[in-house]
Amino acid sequence: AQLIRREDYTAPAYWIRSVDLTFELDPAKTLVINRMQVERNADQPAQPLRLHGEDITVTRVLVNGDSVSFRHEDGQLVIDTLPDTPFSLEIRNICAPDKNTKLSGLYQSGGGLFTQCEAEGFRRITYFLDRPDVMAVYTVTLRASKAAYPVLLSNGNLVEQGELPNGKHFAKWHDPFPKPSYLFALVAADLVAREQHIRTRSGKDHLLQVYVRRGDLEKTEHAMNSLIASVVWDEARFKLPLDLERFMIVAVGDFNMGAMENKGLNIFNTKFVLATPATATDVDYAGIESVVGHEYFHNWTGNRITCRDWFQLSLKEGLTVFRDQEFSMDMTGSATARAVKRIEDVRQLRQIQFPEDAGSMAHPVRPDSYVEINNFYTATVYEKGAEVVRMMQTLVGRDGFARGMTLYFERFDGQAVTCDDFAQSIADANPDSELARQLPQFKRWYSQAGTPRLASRGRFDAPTRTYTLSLEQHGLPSPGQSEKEPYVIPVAMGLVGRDGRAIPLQLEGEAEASGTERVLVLNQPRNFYTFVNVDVEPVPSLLRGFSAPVVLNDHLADADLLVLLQHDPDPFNRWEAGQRLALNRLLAAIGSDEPLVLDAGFTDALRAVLRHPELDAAFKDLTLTLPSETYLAEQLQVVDPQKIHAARESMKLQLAQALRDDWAWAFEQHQVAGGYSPDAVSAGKRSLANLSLSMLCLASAADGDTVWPGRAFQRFKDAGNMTDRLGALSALTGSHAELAAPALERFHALFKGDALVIDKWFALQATTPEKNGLVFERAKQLLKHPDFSLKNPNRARSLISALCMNNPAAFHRADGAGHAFWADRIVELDGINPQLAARMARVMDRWAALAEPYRTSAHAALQRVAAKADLSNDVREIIGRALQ
Ligand code: DPP
Ligand code: ZN
Repeated sequence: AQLIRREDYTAPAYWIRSVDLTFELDPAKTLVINRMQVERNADQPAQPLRLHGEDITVTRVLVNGDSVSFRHEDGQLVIDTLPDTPFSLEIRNICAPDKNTKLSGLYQSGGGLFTQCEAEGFRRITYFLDRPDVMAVYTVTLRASKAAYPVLLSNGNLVEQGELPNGKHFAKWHDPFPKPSYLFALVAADLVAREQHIRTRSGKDHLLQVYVRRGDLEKTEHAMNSLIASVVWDEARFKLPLDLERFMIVAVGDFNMGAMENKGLNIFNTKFVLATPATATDVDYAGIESVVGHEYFHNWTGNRITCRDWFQLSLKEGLTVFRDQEFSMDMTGSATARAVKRIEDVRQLRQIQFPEDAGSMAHPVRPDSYVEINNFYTATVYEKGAEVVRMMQTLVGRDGFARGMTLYFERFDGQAVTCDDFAQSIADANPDSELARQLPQFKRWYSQAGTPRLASRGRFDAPTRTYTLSLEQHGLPSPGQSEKEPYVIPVAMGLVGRDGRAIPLQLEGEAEASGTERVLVLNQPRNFYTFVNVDVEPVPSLLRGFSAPVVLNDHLADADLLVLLQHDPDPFNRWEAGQRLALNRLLAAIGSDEPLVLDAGFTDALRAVLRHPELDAAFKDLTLTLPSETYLAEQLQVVDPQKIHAARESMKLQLAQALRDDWAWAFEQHQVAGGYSPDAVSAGKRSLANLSLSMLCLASAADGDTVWPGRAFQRFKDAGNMTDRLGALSALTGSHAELAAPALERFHALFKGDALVIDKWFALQATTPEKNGLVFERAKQLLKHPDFSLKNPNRARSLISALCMNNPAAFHRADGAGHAFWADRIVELDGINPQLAARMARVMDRWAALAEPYRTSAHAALQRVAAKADLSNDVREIIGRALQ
């Protein structure tokens, strides 16, 4: 396995200008005829042509129609002697989709044939310069049995189709836009499509299609609506129109990722397409909207302008995540719902990206090296990358950012470029902005790994009526980067009076106050900001809306946090204050041997939120949900998962009991009448009702009362939608109620055969809060369940990732059995699907921070995996970094 470095980038020695591909599709033996127009890159020294290829068999190679000699070297096909002038190169090769369990390249799923080429799957289909800076125009002819594969799709426009002898048929597709090979796709399967014709602002007509298996058509309405909304939004917000006559989405049951943005032919994990109220939750509906948006938005940010090399992955992913986040916010339709979405996104960032930034796999948003690029489709590249784009928008303003995007497309449409090119465009379109003034320093967000620490202290001086805020930043060492240079950190802030008043902000030297909120831009290790005309000591509300991806220590006391929880006009910081109050208590309990006893100040404040006459249900739900065990672990130098679990469970139970009447009130108050709609307001009510029901069942379990479990069971049986049904079921499992077992059984019987729902059934059991080791035992049993399979990624994740990643207390056991279970699964899965195995291996990123005895057993488990002789590069890289 070779380490690939960003600084070693060189342009390709050859360009491939066009490709004509013909596929004789057959699951056991597919023949690929690949005709390319190739020319030397005159800027590079003359050298052999080296084509990538993997797990394929070449049968012939022709240059300008004549056979040539070639050789294999380092897994590449090398042709030494080639003309100086442009030439045609024809390669014939064979691949075996039915043996392809890696789900990269051309593979079989549910009787159909599908492709996944990002990042380097195209080389598993045919020989090619499989790198994103080689962009070609594709013409694709698919030939296959008409009975087995009635639908034949590829990128672009359908130009011809017809019958062939022997029960076969063909379809010919042409994509006019030059594209890198990772955006190639084909589908041959027995599918049906929901269709919609739309006319966009520019007056052009387009055909939108969502392809699914027979029987799933009724589950595609939400995906289609999301696609239409995405088209409309991108045109309205960024003036980016749909550039193809036809835009297709195809759902497939076996898929490593969420979805893939192949030009004009997006291929999706069924999880992000199929939904009916009876089978999908509010979270699923929101996920579909955001992923459909994400892939659609890639058409411009990713496809029209793509990445020069894979180190630039965040160029398209960070930007596109930012765009899908904005899309989802704009779709909610209210300011609070926007804030709720922001809170959810930040929660996700802290839950996944912050630990990544603090663990063995820490890497910059633009990584410097990799062994296996698939290992770098990470929360850092995606979610932190999106935060970097968001900070740019904060620094240049919303309109300025839109101007920057326009300039970016003017400069680079049709090209493969870098993160620097993007940042430069945004800055150049806003020459008077802080971003333009501090661009080189700002770009440290791309080059430095780790989550910066931001500390603040405020000092009020009554005689001079001034309030001085000091902001201080420092970066922590990460693998390969011991020292960090200061960042440019936009700190959105306000000052809140103890009576709740938003204080007008006037910095020393300013003629008058302007507004009650502003963005301070910290670019030194430490800056001081003195506010004048401040009458009373305020509470600083910093990093509003989470204006930078940092860990903030604002040294606020409980009394200050209570002020913010009650009054902060910024909903994000209001939520954050509540979380901090909980966090402080949890951390104190974890650090001591005293049992946690909740104080009335805290429970009263949470009660006030729950009973608040104006706050949104969704906001209440988020505020009353305790920080997760993973987030708690992040706050600690030495992590004892059992102590964390015990403290959090104890707090949850006390909160359940202390607010029992309030939960009952909230449950009754937040019933949603009428038909199901996934809108933010209804979803918020359902989530608060479900949280309330869980709390009521917990409180009941503690004192042997059976009324609420009985009601939960009834609700589970009668529920009119999956959100309520799963909510009731999880109230039962989460409180270890006796009725949980019969409910689970019933749920399985009800949804037998619906793969996505059965995934939920596995995941719910694997994520049940651990009690006496029973959850882990159950998970082990489920491995043997006839519905379980490691071959289907969704199913594998529903049990293995759910347990190992999302249930720390069931996974980190004193007897080490959880870690041994993990090692066995990784080894087993690596033989089937290395990409998936490597992802699951990431659970151990933070093993070195574990307390004993967990640390020792984690180490042993890692060593066991490392000792396996024929480990994939994917898993070896992850394990190797963990053990470094
Ligand atoms: N399919 C992945 C995504 O859209 C990789 N491009 O983010
Ligand atoms: Zn993406």
